[in-house]
Amino acid sequence: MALTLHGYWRSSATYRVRIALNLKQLAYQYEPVHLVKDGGKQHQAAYRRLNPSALVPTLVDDQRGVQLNQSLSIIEYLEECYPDTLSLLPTDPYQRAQVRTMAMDIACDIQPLANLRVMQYLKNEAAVNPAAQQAWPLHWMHIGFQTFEQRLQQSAGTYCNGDTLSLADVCLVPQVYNALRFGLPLTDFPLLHGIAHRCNSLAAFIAAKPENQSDAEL
Ligand SMILES: N[C@@H](CCC(=O)N[C@@H](CS)C(=O)NCC(=O)O)C(=O)O
Repeated sequence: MALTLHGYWRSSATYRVRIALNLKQLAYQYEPVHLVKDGGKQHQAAYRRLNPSALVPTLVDDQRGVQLNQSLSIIEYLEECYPDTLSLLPTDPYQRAQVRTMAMDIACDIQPLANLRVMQYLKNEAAVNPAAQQAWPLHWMHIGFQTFEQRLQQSAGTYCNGDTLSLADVCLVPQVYNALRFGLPLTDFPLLHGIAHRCNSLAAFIAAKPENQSDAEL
């Protein structure tokens, strides 16, 4: 198989790439990288050769002989290399920028703040108390979702950007999964919650769900 995705079932960045691959109907092999076992396989030399940041995901494309990191770059690579598949970016430059803005709201301004290594640092190095550790991800997700919900008031239809699926939906769904996992109430965010719900009824999103992965631990 030409495409191999190295990732972790509960990693939201990996989840984004799984959704994109499924929406584009691109077959791929999945190689689990356990983020917790033995101190985290992402830190081992074998994986760091694929991704020096010791983060998942990594996409390896054997056909072109390349390996790629950063979920958004990976998805843009798929957009460009497989132009005959479902496109996740609108053609209009303004719409395109708006979709990327929403994707980055999540991938740059929300998800990194509650990443495993950040949570580990708060606990082990900064010795932040347990209540503050628990409050931290909820605080940043709440602020980020407020921004996102406001953007949706201008742009939403069935999905984040009107009635067409886009990179914004691909990023939103895993973040909503994380929010529910951490226990963030979504009552203040009816638009984003509704969109995630609609996306989650689609086959590509269902197949990408963490619990449907070969490395899921339920
Ligand atoms: N900006 C990166 C983020 C990657 C990332 O944060 N991955 C997380 C899982 S979602 C990870 O590997 N965490 C491992 C760790 O923190 O040690 C992307 O979009 O690919």
